[in-house]
Formats: sequence, structure tokens, C-alpha cells
Amino acid sequence: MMKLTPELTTALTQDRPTVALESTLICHGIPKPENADLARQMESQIRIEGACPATMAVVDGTVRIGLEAEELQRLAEADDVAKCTTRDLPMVMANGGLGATTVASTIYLAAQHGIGVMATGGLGGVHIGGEQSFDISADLQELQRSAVTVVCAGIKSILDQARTMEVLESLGVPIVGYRCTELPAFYTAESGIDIPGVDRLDDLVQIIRCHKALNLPCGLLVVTPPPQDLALSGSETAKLVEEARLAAEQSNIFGPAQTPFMLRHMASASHGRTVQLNMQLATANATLAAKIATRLSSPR
Ligand code: PSU
Ligand code: MN
Repeated sequence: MMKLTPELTTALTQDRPTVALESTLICHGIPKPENADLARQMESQIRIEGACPATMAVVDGTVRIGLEAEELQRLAEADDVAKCTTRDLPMVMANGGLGATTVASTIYLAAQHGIGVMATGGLGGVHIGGEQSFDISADLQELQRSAVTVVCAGIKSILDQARTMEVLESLGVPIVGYRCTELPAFYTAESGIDIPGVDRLDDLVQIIRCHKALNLPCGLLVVTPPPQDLALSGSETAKLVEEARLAAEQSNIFGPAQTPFMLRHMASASHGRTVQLNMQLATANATLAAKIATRLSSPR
């Protein structure tokens, strides 16, 4: 029911660095055909840094830890890929279908297989109005019980940043900024929320080593701002988010469909700029995750 690529099996048995990647970003976050380019780019950046990528997905009912290039292409092109947070995996496996993993299911599977670092674009969290709807991404709960370092550009812009930070605090998930002391908010570096930050990779890796030494059951969040040349201002982002939120409300889109709907809406309203930005920041995060994994696996 689960299959690892030979490359990954070798890397794990030889204690070589590995980085987990999700596939919801590819199948539901970025439009075709750029999504396939992004999937390849993220994997190739990880290899350039000397680590082994492990993109997670369900293919014909089998949970895949690492994908072959043809399978990655097939998933990127397919229209019938289910968005799978951890609880959705058994159904998609039993149906023999295709499934894309979210941050939640990716870190669950990573932790099960001894992969300690993952990269994505933006983390899920408390949706705007979540205090009424209870729409809170399973990414947060899963971070509480899967000891994986997640590298991202903060919490997705479409979410309630302050409430998401409160939940992360309640769940006991550490958060550290890399080259920032303001929480980045995915498309923008501006959230107005202060976080602890470090500027040097060695200092970041030391914090992760300390987290591991404590043997806590939870993951650790590393957040880093989106690339400056493409990043949006806080006000540009707020306007795009509000338009997308109203559109979702008017079309009665909620639950798991809401995040993909709003990302698509913002992509078209920004004439593709958010897609370029999402691709660049996801690739930068994959590179940083691989640098972390490589340092963690080499003796100090
Ligand atoms: N980051 C991106 N694009 C995405 C996502 C993250 O740049 O599409 C996905 C991740 O898979 C994350 C999911 O786990 O969105 C959160 O969805 P929800 O809010 O429905 O839990
Ligand atoms: Mn949700």
C-alpha cells in the first residue's frame, strides 16, 4: 500500500539528506502547465543542494513516498486528483484513485519514514471567519504530532494570520523566521506580527538540532519572506484577498475547495503575478529546506 522510490530508499538507509514535498500545491495550487515545471524545479533544486526529494502522492491507490518523473507529470496533468489531508488518505487508497497530499498528510508520511524536513509555499491555518465556521486547516493539528521541520513563506495570505499564530502557540509548535523578524504572509512580507528570527543558516540549524534533542512530538515552522522582486505589498495583498473572499462567498465555496478557489481567483485578478510569485517562493523554500537537511545530516 506504500511505495518508496529506490533513490529514496538508498538515501534513507545511508542517512543521506532528504526533503519531503507535497503535491496539493502542484495539483490544486498552481495552474497547468506551470505546475509540472514547478514540481520539477523544486525537485531539481533539492538535488542541486545534495539532498533527495520525496514528493508525496497517492497513485492508483498506492501511497507514494517519492515519485518518478513520469508519475509527477501524470499527476500534474490529471483532472481527477483528490485533495488529501491525512484523514482522506484511506478512502483514496481504497478507491484506487489519484490523490494529492497537503502539508498535513505530507508531514505525517514524512515522519513515518524518517524524513525530517519538508518545503511548501504557504501553510494552511485559520480561515477568515474561522471563529464562526471552525474552518481551521488540519495542517496545524498535524504539526502538533509530526516532528518535521516545515519551510514555508508563512501562513497563506487568504487566512487569519493572528488567529493562526494563536493556534500554533496553543499547539506548542515553535516558529522561527529566517532572515525576518516579521511573520511573512505568503504573497507579502508584511503581516505586522513579530516573530523571533535568525539571519544565519548555522543559527537556524542549531535551533532545529535543539528542537530534535528535546524529542518533542511536534514539528517546527521555519518561515522566510517571499522573493523581494515579486512580493506584493501588504495592501495589494489585502485587496486581492478581500475580492477572492467575496467571490468565494458569492459562489458558496467553502471547506477544502475554498483554498484552491481563492488562489485561482487571485491568480486571475493579478494577471498571473501571484502564480509567478508562488512558484518562485516555493522553489526558494525547497532550496532552503535542502540546505537545512544537508547540514542536519552532516556531523557538526
Ligand atoms: N501552499 C501553496 N499552495 C497550496 C498549498 C500550500 O503555495 O495550494 C496547499 C497545501 O497543501 C496546504 C493546503 O496544506 O493548501 C491547505 O489547505 P486547507 O486550507 O484546505 O487546509
Ligand atoms: Mn479547511
